[in-house]
Parts: sequence; C-alpha cells; structure tokens
Amino acid sequence: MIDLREALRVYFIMGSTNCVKNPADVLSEAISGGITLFQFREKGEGAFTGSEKYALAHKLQTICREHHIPFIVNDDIELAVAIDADGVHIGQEDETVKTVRAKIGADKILGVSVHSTEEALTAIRDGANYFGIGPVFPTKTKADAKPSRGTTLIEKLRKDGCETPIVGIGGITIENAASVIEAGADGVSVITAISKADSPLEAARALRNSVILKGMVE
Ligand code: 3NM
Repeated sequence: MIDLREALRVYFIMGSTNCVKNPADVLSEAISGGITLFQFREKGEGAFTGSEKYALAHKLQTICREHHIPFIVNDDIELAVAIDADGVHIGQEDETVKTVRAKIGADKILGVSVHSTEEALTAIRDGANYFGIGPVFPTKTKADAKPSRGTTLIEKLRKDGCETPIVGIGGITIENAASVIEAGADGVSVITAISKADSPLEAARALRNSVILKGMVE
C-alpha cells in the first residue's frame, strides 16, 4: 500500500483540453520532473468522450504504471472501474461518497472535494481517503469554480484536529505553493502550472522543490 500523504505532495491533474502539447508527452515530462500522483480529468469544451476518452485514459495510465505513479480518475467511476485505476476523485455534485466507495471497493483511493467542515465530516464518515480543498486562489481552469477563499478551511480543519490528508487546489503556482503547505495541506494539486508550462518537467521540478523543502523545514 502506498503512503498516501507522500503520494499527494505534487498532484498533477490534466486532460487533453488542458494541454498545448501532446498529453502523453506532458505527463511523461511531469513525471520526470517529480510529480507524485496523476489525476485524469477529461473535461471542458472539446473533451474526448466514449472510446477516445477511454483510449487516452489507458495510454496515460500505462505511462503512470511504468513509473509507479498512482493514477486517479476524476468523476467517471465506470471508467475508473473498467481500467482498474488506483482511485477516483469526486466533487459534491457527483454521486455520493458512500455510493462511490461501494462501487470502487475498499482498497482504492477516494478523494473528495469539500468546502466546509460539515462536508469534510460527512466525506470521512462515508469513506473518503483525502480532501481536495479549493479554489485556494482564483482559477480560470474550472468554469464553475466557487469564489477563492485562500487557505482558511485548510487551516480550520487542521486547528480542529483533522488528520485526513489534504491537497489544496485552484490557481496554485510555483510562487504560491509553499503557502498552501504552510497552511497545513499535505500537497498541492495543479493543472495549469504544469500542463501549460513551457517545460512541464521544469515546472514539476520547481513545484516539488517548493513543496518538499517547505515540508522539511516544518
Ligand atoms: N477544482 P488550475 S479548482 C479542477 O476548487 C479544479 O475544487 C477546483 O486548475 C476546486 O491549477 C480547479 O489551473 C482547477 O487553477 C484547478
């Protein structure tokens, strides 16, 4: 079993619509730069569906497997089960945490986006393994993102004794990543900071340095 807290440190999310270059090349570079987990999130205008989505998922999963990087699917539980992904990430609008846990089984990673203490408590009760909390900073990547609220909820959950692994998400960059870790998150989830970087490899490396150095200082 992987150390989830460690695996969440440099959490890269992407689908074909987020990339300027070929998604497989972007992922390979990001892995070389030191990402610790990958989430396949095929959403937005022009996103693949059906067999094309399945084929891209399989291709990216194969790359992750070769490098022992956990591969998580966003929202699409049927796809995750069909390709035996390492886990899924769901929002509050999707199926309930309980239903998803029942579908994927006890051994898979289940991440849940939460926006309040109440949502966090329910998610934990129903089988979540980690929380995604955001948007921490303004983001243009998710059309229906809520207003950014900084690291308030991350800090509150930690102050209240919550020990569940947490990743911050939304508008995270090389420059502001350390502040998310400082607030109590175990890792940072990013799309644009890596997927649209001139060098996804260098971007992943710089993010990793700021997150891991910050963790060592504490
Ligand atoms: N979820 P970028 S914000 C996928 O707040 C996603 O739950 C969010 O992309 C949330 O790193 C977001 O480009 C987009 O800002 C993150």
